[in-house]
Amino acid sequence: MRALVCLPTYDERENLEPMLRALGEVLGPDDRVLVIDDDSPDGTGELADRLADELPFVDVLHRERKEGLGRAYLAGFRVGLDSGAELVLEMDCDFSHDPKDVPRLIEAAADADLVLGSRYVHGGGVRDWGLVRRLISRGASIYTRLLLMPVRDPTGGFKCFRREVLERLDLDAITSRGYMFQIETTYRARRAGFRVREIPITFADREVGGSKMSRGIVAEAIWKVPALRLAAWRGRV
Ligand SMILES: Nc1nc2c(ncn2[C@@H]2O[C@H](COP(=O)(O)OP(=O)(O)OP(=O)(O)O)[C@@H](O)[C@H]2O)c(=O)[nH]1
Ligand SMILES: [Mg+2]
Repeated sequence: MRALVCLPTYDERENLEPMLRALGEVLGPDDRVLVIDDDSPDGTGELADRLADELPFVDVLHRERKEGLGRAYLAGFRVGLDSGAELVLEMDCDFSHDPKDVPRLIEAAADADLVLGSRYVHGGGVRDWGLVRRLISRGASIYTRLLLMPVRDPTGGFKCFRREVLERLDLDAITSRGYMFQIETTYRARRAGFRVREIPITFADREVGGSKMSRGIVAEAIWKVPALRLAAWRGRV
């Protein structure tokens, strides 16, 4: 397998089918998609099974309960490593990330170990977000840049890892669940000496379904960014 696209879902019934069909249009013959569903109350998991029967490039990982994006991705990363994928991608299922950008992320991994789809490099941007969401996202980027690393869009969740990165990272040590999961994985990759490259993407607000953003997710990032810095000073990261 060349690339495994990990697609976490929680109540994405309206988005899942159009997303899988759109991915089918852009993926190559050696690429697969893994839907990681946390027992969505709206039946996304059953829909995923039906679509997996029809679409040969789709697999489904059912998890028993909602434990946040971080846990879901870690489960997907392990599947990617076990099944021999060269590249493992992260992507939202709400069309904030444009499936047409997937081939660009994959191409960029030819000369990088971790590719980030970035809203805050030249050519990137955000569509349809109100002032509050823009401020939170920009604030998180500035905060992370001051305390941790010179990455312009550290909280983005459209990423492509070379398998060597996931093999090297201590996945069991990663406990972050929300935006912090994105910051932490990129930070650990940089600390391990891997080449991180940002390529521009345009991020669009979801049109259907509800956001899972919460205060807890923001709070986790506020305290864990300095905690990660301290852990690094102590040589634990
Ligand atoms: N499996 C799983 N998927 C999740 C969980 N939380 C969110 N997701 C999925 O992760 C992706 C991103 O979640 P969103 O709700 O869009 O969160 P967000 O992108 O941070 O917030 P918005 O920008 O407001 O949409 C979507 O595909 C969600 O369905 C979770 O606990 N488990
Ligand atoms: Mg979203």
